[in-house]
Amino acid sequence: MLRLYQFERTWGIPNLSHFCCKIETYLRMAGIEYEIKPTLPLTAPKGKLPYIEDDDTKLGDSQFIIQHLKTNYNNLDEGLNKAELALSLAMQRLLEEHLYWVSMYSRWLYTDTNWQINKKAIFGVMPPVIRDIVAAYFRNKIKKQIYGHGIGRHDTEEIFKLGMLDIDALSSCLGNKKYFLGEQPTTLDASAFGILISTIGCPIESPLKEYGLSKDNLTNFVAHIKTHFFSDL
Ligand SMILES: N[C@@H](CCC(=O)N[C@@H](CS)C(=O)NCC(=O)O)C(=O)O
Repeated sequence: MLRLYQFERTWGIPNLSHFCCKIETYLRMAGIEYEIKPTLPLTAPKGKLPYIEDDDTKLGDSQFIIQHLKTNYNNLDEGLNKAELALSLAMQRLLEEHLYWVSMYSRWLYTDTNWQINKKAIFGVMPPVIRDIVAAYFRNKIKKQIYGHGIGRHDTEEIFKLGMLDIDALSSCLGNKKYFLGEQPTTLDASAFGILISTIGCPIESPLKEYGLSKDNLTNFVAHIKTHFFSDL
């Protein structure tokens, strides 16, 4: 059976990692059987989670994993036309290459309270002394990534303002539809759920979370997917 390597479950959500949550959501939406192997990214093929093992295949990065799932199991995007596929890709880039970094800033750098909550959730399984060293190492690494991305060069107010523009775009794109591209779930919904639940559905407080929670269609979307596909949580 396909094995999904991801962080330990916490916070009452599928996963604290946006991308692990995206993959588990795709698996459930597509009705693919899998087993979970909780782990940390230290031994991941590309140094990041999630990754999967499926027979002899070991794959990192959610984009390549979904390609594999589409080819070998079930393609949730089969019914989309070219324009819908283009919109799907563009919105996934907004979610995963921009809004994701605002969310990362909230968790790792915005307030000490958020950092302590994040630290406990990710590194809490480690013995105390090692935990502090490893957590400090990763915090410094993620800080460099946020700066390298570019968003970390702005001040706090600017960072959240940019994130709120993403929330506006997502809310307008979803409108009053059940899923982003209609009545059936697609890859875009798995991606959107992964990033949105980490933004509005976890105990990391920020102006971005407040703003996201003010959009009824986005909160209903997240609640619907959680209830419909993760009723066991
Ligand atoms: N592009 C990758 C991103 C995966 C990613 O950033 N994973 C994070 C957790 S949300 C990670 O493992 N980070 C560890 C690190 O950067 O050292 C994907 O789509 O899977």
